[in-house]
Amino acid sequence: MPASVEAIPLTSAEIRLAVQRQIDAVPFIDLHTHLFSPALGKLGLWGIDELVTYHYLEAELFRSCDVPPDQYWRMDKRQRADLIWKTLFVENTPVSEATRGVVAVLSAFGLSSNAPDLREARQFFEAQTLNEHITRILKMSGVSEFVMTNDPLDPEEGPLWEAGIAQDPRFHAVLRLDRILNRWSEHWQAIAAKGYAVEDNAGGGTPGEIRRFLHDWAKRMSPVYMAVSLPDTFQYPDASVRGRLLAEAVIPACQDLNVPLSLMIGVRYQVNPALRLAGDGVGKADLRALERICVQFPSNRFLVSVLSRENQHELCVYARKFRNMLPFGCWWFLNNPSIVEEMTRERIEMLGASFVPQHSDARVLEQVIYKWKNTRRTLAPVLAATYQALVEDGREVTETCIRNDVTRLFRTNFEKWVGLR
Ligand code: RAT
Ligand code: ZN
Repeated sequence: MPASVEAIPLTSAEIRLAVQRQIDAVPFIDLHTHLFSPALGKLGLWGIDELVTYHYLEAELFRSCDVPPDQYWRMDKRQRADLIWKTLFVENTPVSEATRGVVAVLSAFGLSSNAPDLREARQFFEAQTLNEHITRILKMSGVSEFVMTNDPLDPEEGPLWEAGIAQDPRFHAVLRLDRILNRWSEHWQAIAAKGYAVEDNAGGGTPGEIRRFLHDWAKRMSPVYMAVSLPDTFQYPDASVRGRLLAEAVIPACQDLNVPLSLMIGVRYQVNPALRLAGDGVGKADLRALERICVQFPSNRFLVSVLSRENQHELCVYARKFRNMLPFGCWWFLNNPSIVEEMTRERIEMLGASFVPQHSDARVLEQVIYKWKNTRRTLAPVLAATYQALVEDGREVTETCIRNDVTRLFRTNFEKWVGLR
């Protein structure tokens, strides 16, 4: 479309189409996923058996069949996928968000989700070559790059980075800190074994040594940010190992390295351990902890996502107070159209375009197809309604302003925050 046409004020009726065009055209940055570049080998999950055994679907399986979790975990991956397929897709209609996602992925590749088994889908995915498949998936999902989650203390992942990973422009690294900040007692010895003088109670010179560890790993990974998920009971300041390492090691290291810290708050870890990865829940957090962090570290930048629906309004209010905080995404249990719509409306009303509406949190490559399709479908009417109200109130709106806002929301807010490009 010529620039002159894009500068013409739109009528209320034209706005809907213009928003749809721009939301389809702007390539998004997926700022938090659990996907991995091909250089990280089998850590990167893809294909039908991984899609069907996604932990969101495992949680749903146990509500609709009588196989107990311990029996399920004794099955191999294919058997688990077959059971989930039979239970959630053949014996039941896949109406939940996560099951409908599998349907959308299959149909994006011309595969039927009415099939009685996974034979045809398995044949299709087995015929794909990963590297080209990734490029195709990026295109299909309208995403220019994925941001990974990289844990230096993961026994499978850490050694790969230590041996050296080839840069892949389609993937950015993130230094994930959960093992250090949430499970110190299980992991401090692994850090000590790498030559850092850390102690079991994180006393003595431990914070300085963790700071050195983070510098070394930042050099290795070039992370766009560091990240940690935190429980609903998270407090700050706090004399615990987590509180001390946050204040004396992690946040100072982020400042030295000029990288933001992502705080994902509100998980109730393992409320049902029998479900393994699907066993975590949610709780309302005390966001005064976040307030204190933003006040104490004004020159650090924080990306923040909170898991509880009840915390969303407070988060918007805090974002109005603290320019060092960037709210992002509708995380995990919030990534459902009804809640995404509600949260995004509120964020636009309170923050304009100064936030990042969504990330995929994909664990399996092809999930980005449905997750980003759903985001676009849910958010196009929200944005259109916003511009229509603006026109009704007397402001001219052009396709150029819509494009600028969509680009800001889904690309440049993040690029600026992390200093990309
Ligand atoms: O959404 C998820 O897959 C969760 O299990 C978590 O991975 C969460 O997103 C996280 O990053 O901790
Ligand atoms: Zn995640």
